Amino acid sequence: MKKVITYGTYDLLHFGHIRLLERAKELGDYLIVGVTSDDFDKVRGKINVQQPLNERVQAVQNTGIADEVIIEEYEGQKIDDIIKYGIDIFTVGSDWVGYFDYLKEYCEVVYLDRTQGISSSQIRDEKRAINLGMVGVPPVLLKYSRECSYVNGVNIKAMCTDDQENYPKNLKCDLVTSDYEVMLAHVDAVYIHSDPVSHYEQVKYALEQGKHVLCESPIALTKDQTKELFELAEKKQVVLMEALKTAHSLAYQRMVVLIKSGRIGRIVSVDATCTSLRDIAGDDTTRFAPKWNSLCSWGPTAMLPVFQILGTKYKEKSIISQFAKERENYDLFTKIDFIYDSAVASIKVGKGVKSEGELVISGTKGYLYVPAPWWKTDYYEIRFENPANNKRYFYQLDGEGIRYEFVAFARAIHKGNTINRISRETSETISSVIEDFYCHKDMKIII
Ligand code: C2G
Repeated sequence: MKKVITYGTYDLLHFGHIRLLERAKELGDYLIVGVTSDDFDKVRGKINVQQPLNERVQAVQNTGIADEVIIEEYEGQKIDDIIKYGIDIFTVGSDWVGYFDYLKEYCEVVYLDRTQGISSSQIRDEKRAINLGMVGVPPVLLKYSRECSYVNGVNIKAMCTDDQENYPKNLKCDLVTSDYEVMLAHVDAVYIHSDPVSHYEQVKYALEQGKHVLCESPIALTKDQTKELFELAEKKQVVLMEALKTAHSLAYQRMVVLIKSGRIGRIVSVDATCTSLRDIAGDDTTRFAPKWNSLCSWGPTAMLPVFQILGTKYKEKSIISQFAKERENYDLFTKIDFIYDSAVASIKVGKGVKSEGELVISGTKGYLYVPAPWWKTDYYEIRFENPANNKRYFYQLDGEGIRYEFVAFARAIHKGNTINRISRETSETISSVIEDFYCHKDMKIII
């Protein structure tokens, strides 16, 4: 019996896939199809896959062509499988010519002509494409539009910035304007990275126009405003998502569920530090200086693990800030301690202070350590009293996680689900802490 194996994602199964499977089957008597797992697809850069693994496996099985379906989960698995299953022929489409010649050491390698004119990416793009607008300063617009280019089905149609003279010449777009309402009229959805003080009005106006919104955190500077915006989004049946790229990083997501599984025991302390030294005085020289003080720039990121691991019902907090003399309400450094019934948390954020940007989560059995810059990490460790039990975890993270954020936004728009990686309660609590900061509530100021 001649055994054939082939592999693929098989997302949104189409006739190109089916033709490949049919011809693969004709090469032998028994066909095994390896369908790639969700994680493995992310590791190899396929971030736009629409269907979960079980749906893709089911679709391949439903063709009735494969004699067996297995899951491809890691780099190099093909060699293990060829040996394990006694494979005679490995085959794959001609878009992979040369990639798998190394398998010739183990079996015959056959590249079958790829079917022209159809692909999963094309199907994704053809699904009602999302016309996206962006609001922000030119460097942000450039960085985020580059990240967006990795996302199927999202077209950047319009940019809104006050700083048109510094708008990047190489950033082509149908419309570049300083008029937010004009920009909105040309899009279905908007990514807002304007000054935090403008978020509430801009988000509210966009939602009222029936636009989907991805807004850089904090969504608003008071809890009630954030609550009101989520209720408005629900009423208008549009998506409102908080843009906090860390929440969409696989390493961060796996870290949170590992903690919740009790792996390091009951959590007693969460300590998060985020700093990025900026020339505060220099910020004043341009009228477009984003008024992103330390707490607005880094507070939401630092608070994310606190509220996602310990919850939002802290008993009390204490805010300690040092302000820049030359700028009102601009904290150079802020430390916030949160006290819970049976745990504590501490965040340190600063644009006028440099520190070690690490995340340490302390438990009754061990602790979890994420090295700097923890908010865009692809790696973390769990450590125990006996170092022999320590464990390290690595996950692919491309582009600091921004592209995954846009994939999640597009998916939420297409599926109409508002299942957010960041709960409304977390968003509202982040805004409530920032509100207290501006009201100097629970706060001490150091000179
Ligand atoms: N295919 C094809 N014609 C198309 C589209 C895809 O012949 N129009 C083939 C691909 O060449 C591949 C299989 O169908 O052999 C599955 O395609 P994808 O689901 O896109 O998966 P891909 O990432 O190409 O998988 O490690 C090998 C890879 O997993 C191949």
